Amino acid sequence: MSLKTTAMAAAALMMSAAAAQAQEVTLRAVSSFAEKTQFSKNFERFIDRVNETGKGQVKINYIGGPRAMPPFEVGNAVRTKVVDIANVTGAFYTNLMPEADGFKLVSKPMSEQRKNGTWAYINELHNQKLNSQYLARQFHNVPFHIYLNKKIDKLDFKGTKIRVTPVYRDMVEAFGGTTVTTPPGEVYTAMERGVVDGYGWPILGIFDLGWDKVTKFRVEPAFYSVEVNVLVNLDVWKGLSNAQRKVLNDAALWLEGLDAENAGIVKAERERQAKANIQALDFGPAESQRFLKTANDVAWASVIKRAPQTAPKLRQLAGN
Ligand code: 173
Repeated sequence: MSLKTTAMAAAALMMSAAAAQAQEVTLRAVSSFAEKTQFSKNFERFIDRVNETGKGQVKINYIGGPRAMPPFEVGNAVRTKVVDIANVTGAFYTNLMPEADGFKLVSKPMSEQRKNGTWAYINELHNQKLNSQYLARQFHNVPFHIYLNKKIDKLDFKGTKIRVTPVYRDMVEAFGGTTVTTPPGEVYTAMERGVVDGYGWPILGIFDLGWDKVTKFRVEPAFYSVEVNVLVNLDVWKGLSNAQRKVLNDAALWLEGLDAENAGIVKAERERQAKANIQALDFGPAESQRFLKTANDVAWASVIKRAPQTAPKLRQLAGN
């Protein structure tokens, strides 16, 4: 190679390196759950993974949890590109997407949902209604419960005031309870001050914010399926290169793979609750079955009423 061609090659190399560097994109991320707690943890692992595997291509800048943004505003913040990527449950953006309340009723593993068209349909809904890409769903195999600080002697919430989100609202009301909607950050104070007698929450995470101190009972059975989604603003998503999208998609599939840990974590958490003297209130198999059927029926009826165009297809994909 002549000196001239070598110099040209070197210049070309430098230029492409500069171009690649200019292409590195930084995404602003937020979580609707407190930093380092149960429902942010895996998202935080996902961020570390993207920052590791995406070096020079895509970087995530985590601005944090509810201290950075109120949880019920996170869905709208992704929609309007106030943030680029978010960790948020559908229950927190039902105001923008009523069918999001139905995701708790879709309980198949993500590997299956990605094959049978469920992921594609829910992604389409996010594209259209939330201007976002449905990158991943987490926490398969993690159900919800109602926790109480006063005993009930049958599966009925008459005379009981319960903190809810859309996840639990229809079910609690169907069983005669009164509901108060709050973000997670207000549960402890509402319990401590007696504003409510109980709260809805997944089987995991009650120790994170010290709620074990204000909780005496856990009502059986467990119901529905937790869903916490990673969403990317759709304009941002479309502006990424194929290679950058691949970094995010690969990390998303890896994140969904972490669901394999859940069965063990749930078992350990139930034991931890028992040790903390949180007593399970179990009314037997017949009552449990009746409870689950009602919980399922009232939730679908409510979602179908509020999203008549889309919820029936969601129900068909859910198969329940
Ligand atoms: O109870 C809640 O705040 C809620 O709806 C929820 C949803 C998913 C995970 C954790 C909590």
